[in-house]
Amino acid sequence: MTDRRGHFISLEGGEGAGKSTLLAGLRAHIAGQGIELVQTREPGGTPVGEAVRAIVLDPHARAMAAETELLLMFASRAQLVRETIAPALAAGRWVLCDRYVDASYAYQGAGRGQPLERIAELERWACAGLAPDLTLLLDLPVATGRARAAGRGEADRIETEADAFFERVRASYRARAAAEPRRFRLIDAGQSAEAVLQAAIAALAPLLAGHAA
Ligand code: Z5A
Repeated sequence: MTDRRGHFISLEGGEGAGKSTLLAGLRAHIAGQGIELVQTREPGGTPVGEAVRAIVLDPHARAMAAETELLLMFASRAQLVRETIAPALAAGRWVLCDRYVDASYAYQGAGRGQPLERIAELERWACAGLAPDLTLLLDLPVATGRARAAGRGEADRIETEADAFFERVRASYRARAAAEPRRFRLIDAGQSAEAVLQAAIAALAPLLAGHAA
């Protein structure tokens, strides 16, 4: 899957970090530059993926094994890559994705303790070499994110995990950002929503400059 004329941007962060809030502003900014954009999410984004999402986040599916959870995340991803992301990039559209493969390293790897080499093997298979050009990591203390997300109705199956789980997730995301500084931009998600949007727009500037050239 090397035919790629658009740009691929992923958003990552813990629960309540503000990804959905940022996506709305970012989408408007990118579209305002005359760029055709596809916004999608993981798990989900396709009919198959949304069906998988309902299973994997079902708060009543308490018995789900960590291996099953990992495979379901990648099943959704394999479909999204082939049905949505790769065709959009090949057509010159930009793709804005709410979470991608970094989430599996953070949640299923650091959070659940699944071996990282197994996740890497699944990535090679399911993602077919398709990695984001830019990943915006919204970083926020776990307690702040959980407080923001509280009161939204029934928590999904993963949201019911203990704080220690989410501390491992956050540490994993931060370590991945430090290890890949060219791809990641770490944004302090404790700022106002407007400040977060401006930081994200600044991070996009090199891609937008390339588009204008
Ligand atoms: N998951 C996984 O385990 N493995 C994988 O490979 C993948 C996913 C792909 C679903 O993700 C779950 O799937 C997720 C990881 C797992 N589980 N957890 N936890 P999701 O992205 O659909 O759900 P989420 O992470 O729970 O997102 P969220 O809680 O909806 O948060 P958000 O989109 O980042 O936040 P928000 O809705 O924009 O904001 C939350 C609240 O804060 C809201 O009231 C806003 O008005 C407010 N907000 C937003 N920004 C600000 C600022 N800057 N200041 C103050 N208040 C703010």
